[in-house]
Amino acid sequence: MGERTGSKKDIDGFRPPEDFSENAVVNDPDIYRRAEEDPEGFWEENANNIYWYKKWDKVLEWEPPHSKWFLGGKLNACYNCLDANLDTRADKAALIWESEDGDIRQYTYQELLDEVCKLANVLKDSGIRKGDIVTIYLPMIPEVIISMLACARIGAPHSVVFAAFSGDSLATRISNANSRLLITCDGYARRGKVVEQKNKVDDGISSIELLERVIVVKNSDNDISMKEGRDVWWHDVMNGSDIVCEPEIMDSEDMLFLMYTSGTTGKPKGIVHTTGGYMVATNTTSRFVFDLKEDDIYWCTADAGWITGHSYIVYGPLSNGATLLTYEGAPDYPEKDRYWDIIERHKVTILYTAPTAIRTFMKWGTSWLKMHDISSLRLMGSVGEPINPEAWKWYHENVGMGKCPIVDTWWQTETGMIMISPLPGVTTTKPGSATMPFPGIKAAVLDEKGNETAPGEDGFLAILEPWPSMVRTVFGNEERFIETYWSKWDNRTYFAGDGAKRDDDGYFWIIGRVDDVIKVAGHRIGSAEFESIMVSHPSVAEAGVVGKEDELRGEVIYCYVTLKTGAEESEELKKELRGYADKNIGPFARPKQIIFSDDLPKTRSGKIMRRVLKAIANNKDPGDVTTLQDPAVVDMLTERTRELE
Ligand code: 6R9
Repeated sequence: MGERTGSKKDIDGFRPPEDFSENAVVNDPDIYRRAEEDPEGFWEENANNIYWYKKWDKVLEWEPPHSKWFLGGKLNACYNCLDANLDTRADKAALIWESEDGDIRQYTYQELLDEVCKLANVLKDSGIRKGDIVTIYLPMIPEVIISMLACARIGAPHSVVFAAFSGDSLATRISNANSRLLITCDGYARRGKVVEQKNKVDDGISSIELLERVIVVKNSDNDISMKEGRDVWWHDVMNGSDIVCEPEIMDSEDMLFLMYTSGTTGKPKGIVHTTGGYMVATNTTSRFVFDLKEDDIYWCTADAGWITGHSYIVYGPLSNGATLLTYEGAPDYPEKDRYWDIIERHKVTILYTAPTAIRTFMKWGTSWLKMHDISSLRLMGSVGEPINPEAWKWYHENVGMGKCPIVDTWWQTETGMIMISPLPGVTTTKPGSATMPFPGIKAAVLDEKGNETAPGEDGFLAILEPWPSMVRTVFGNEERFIETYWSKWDNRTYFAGDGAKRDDDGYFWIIGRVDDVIKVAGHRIGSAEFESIMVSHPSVAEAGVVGKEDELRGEVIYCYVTLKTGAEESEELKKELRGYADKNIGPFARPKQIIFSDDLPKTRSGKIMRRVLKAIANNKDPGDVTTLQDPAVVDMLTERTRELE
């Protein structure tokens, strides 16, 4: 066990500072051994931190690849995030929120509960019942958290769609989920400009008859149109709504939410998370990994539109009674010191952000940091993509002043909880490594055949045993669930889609996606989904979309395009195609390069070989290309790609 805890003499890394360890929520390395010997017992013990109307009859039922956790248990996720805190924390700040313009709003646990109950009653009055899926399309304003919790309170699963997605992306998700109710806003500020959110909704859903009710938060001054009988203002319906709403008693395996994410093929898939296991998992990991204490000010910079916002802004931290800080705005507005300014003013103690942000701060330089006293920080986290050792060290030295432990946390929408991460009071960290699986998690690096790779050898990251917040299915598509995650080796070994290796100390090093998922600044984008949008443009015949490594953003999108007869290659068309991606997916997915080509590398059966395109984009050896329809394409594309640099 020494290798797990860093007590082995030859581990070269950063040990947890002694004073940190002394006071840490977890400081006994023995936790790993105990959890490994009896994982169900470990989760059961931690399940007692959650309030249950009725406790479970059985911890786990594992019928690979299906698991049920805390069978027979009854609980409510919203109750656990709010009501359960009232005894000791009614007047404690649950949420401190700051807008780009500098407005600050604060909610105590009692105040947040009142707002949530009011909205829950509004939803009920709109005909929403247990099991109805509500779509939420809001930026990081307090209403997004209120909406999620109101849904959870009445047992209506939520589907939060990242606010920067296009109206069309929203529409796809609404119809897949069969949502009758949408919560959105008029607009929101980004670097001083207004993003017209409600107009995006109207563009996207004009073809959707499904929506019966759209609740619109007034958050901006832009003009919008309200559809009679369907659209209502949030402040109107909330006005006079009752602040009492009894939570719905939910079964442990009832769906808590749907989260759409991109995969290797086709349209985004709705990842289904249920209630009991998810709450236990996010509650436990929040406390152990972020070392949450009563007086912490915890800031996770993620957006509620992604899984990190669900697990580590809303459900994990609130169910621990934490004080959240959230910021709705750009990190460089009005100046590049905005984050440090926020940390100083609000005395943030824990910061959880993404490598792409850290690399950007690095580029901007330490002078912005030096303008502020950020000594309140005591722990920092990283998530979303591999963090390069250089960025890790910069973060450690400059933001953490050499004294704050860093938790590099590997996990996914599908895992629901942090799976591989240091425990900050226990684990010796190595820059660039997510270190060790969380207690109770059994991970491995396997080769194609399912054998563990030797230290230092690349392989595929796999999870060998079930965990409480594992994806239960893909909404409406069980086949895809099995095929994507449970078909690489056998039907009981989870295939994560990431490449990884372990070192001599057993530490995990995540390399990145091995499938066709691209991570641009931490945002997850599917190649196939992107390509099908590009080919819907009237000038485009075929498209091949791949990720190219990028110093700042992790990856950027290179889009290889062949044009239809009659369409002319031009700079204007490139611009138009970039804008088309913007409009149809969202600005975060804007391709860095559009590369026109007469042909794409294809197999004899006509399938585009993204592997070859990816190698070309990244200036790597494309390997054996003799099986291509036309191997000469490779040279032509290589030349065109290199011309751009
Ligand atoms: C939480 C989240 C999941 C993919 C995952 C991997 C990458 C996330 C990482 C990391 C290396 C880390 N990823 N955290 N890679 N080190 N600490 O990001 O979920 O959006 O579903 O993406 O993100 O490639 O497979 P999601």
